[in-house]
Amino acid sequence: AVLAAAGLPAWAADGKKLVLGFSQIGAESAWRTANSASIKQAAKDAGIELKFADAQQKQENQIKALRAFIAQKVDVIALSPVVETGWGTVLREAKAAGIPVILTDRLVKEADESLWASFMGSDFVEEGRRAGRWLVDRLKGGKGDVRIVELQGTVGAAPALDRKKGFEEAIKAEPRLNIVRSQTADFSRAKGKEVMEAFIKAEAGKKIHVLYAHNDDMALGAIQAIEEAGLKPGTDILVVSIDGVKAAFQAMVAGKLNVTVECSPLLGPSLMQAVKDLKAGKPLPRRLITEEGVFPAEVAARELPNRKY
Ligand code: GYE
Repeated sequence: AVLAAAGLPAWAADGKKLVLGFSQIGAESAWRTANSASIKQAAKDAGIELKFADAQQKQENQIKALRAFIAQKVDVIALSPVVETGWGTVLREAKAAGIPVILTDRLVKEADESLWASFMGSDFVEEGRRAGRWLVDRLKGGKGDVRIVELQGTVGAAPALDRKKGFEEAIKAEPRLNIVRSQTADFSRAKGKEVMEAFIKAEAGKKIHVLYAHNDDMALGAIQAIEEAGLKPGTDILVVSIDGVKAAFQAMVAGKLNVTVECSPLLGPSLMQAVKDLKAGKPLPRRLITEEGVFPAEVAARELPNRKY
């Protein structure tokens, strides 16, 4: 007999579209918006049917979405987990149903690593180190205490925990650098502004030298708060952040932000490739790390036209 579909995996041969259920965190930042757009576009390009669920920052909504995907018998589940812990039960349900789970963007903290097929995303600890190293370099040769305020990402989220850890590790190189205040602003611009206002109030009479924000959106909100307090962001207060979204490059061109550490949200194509590989029975890498750079204000004008998100 002629093997019409020789070499083709079953799902391709039977003409059925692969179905991917994706549980997204929400729309808290420009990064997240670009991430959702990348995944939707890549699914279209790959001919994969995407069931997209927005959890509005709530883990309980993500767990519900995963259970719905299991009930619908999707081929593959992708999860961008809002926080690190609390996923064991639902991941075991997916495993029992024979549906592979790919973690995108953020990792979970579960001892049983067989609960997910692959994790693709950035090394957040390294991003924090890069931010810290930039600051140490920038202030090299100076004297006196450097008072840093920190805007943390979502409580319990991998990028918040890891970016804090990496930054703290890097600034140890210079003992006069100290974080004097640190609070969550949930990765959002509005909360970034609010919390920065509170920092400025609480530090009245004392100088804040540096703001370290775990993402650009919070930095951009804080920049507004700094300006409204009559100070110059980028000069009076150095501003260091992470992601590398277009608005951050614009703020650097305007002299209001000093550096952004890149974190790419464009995970769609790798995710679709992984979905296809999984269904074709190809082994997936346990960990796919995104490659990214550091962009100080000096290169912002030149880089801005190349930015894709
Ligand atoms: O940095 C932030 C977003 O998980 C890497 O989440 C992501 C982070 C990103 O809201 O802007």
